[in-house]
Amino acid sequence: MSSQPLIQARVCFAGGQRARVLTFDGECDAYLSGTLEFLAESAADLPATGDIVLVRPIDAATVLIEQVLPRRTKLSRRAAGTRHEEQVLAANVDLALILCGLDGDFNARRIERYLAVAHEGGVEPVIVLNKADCCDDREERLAAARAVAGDSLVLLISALSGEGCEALAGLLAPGVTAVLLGSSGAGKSTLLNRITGSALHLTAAVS
Ligand SMILES: Nc1nc2c(ncn2[C@@H]2O[C@H](COP(=O)(O)OP(=O)(O)OP(=O)(O)O)[C@@H](O)[C@H]2O)c(=O)[nH]1
Ligand SMILES: [Mg+2]
Repeated sequence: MSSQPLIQARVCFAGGQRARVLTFDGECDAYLSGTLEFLAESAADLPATGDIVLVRPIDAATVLIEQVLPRRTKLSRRAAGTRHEEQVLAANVDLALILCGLDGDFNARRIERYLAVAHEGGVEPVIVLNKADCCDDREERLAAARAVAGDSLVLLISALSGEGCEALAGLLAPGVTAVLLGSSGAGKSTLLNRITGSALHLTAAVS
């Protein structure tokens, strides 16, 4: 087995000892090698969604992850508990789409927190204000979002009607990895359904 050469793959799901990875031949199940687990100094050293990894094929449908290649960018948070370990939510992300509803979901402080997470990990943030179709004071909320946005792009869309979605889809060029960030009800699934079929490389939808 160990004579099998290592090949490069991308992690599309990571959950404890198990993962799913994409190789040039398609998607398959993956397990962590003993060496990888032994050498990991913390959970942040283990594969996360979006990681580029070196894997060793075990059979046609299974590989062992031997190595996690250095991350270009990442989205992390402090894990709950006393040790405050870093939890990597997604790795090698190009765009963090910070989705915020213009309804009762709107919260400029929350947008600021997501911006901080993106900047800390070297990810370009884009603020996406959703539900433009059902908001009476959209100009006021747009101004509030722009006030915290800094240099980041702010888009106004309706995932339901499609308004503004072409501009957003235009950011998702082939090879771009984007992550949707936003609270429950912000419209992540609705937006994803609308833009499915464009050049989106989804890594994770994170509440
Ligand atoms: N009016 C309006 N409603 C929207 C829009 N986008 C989403 N919604 C509605 O908002 C509700 C929540 O949308 P979801 O797409 O399920 O939200 P989500 O972010 O995926 O939520 P979780 O999966 O719980 O994290 C649904 O009832 C959608 O139909 C929009 O642009 N306009
Ligand atoms: Mg959803």
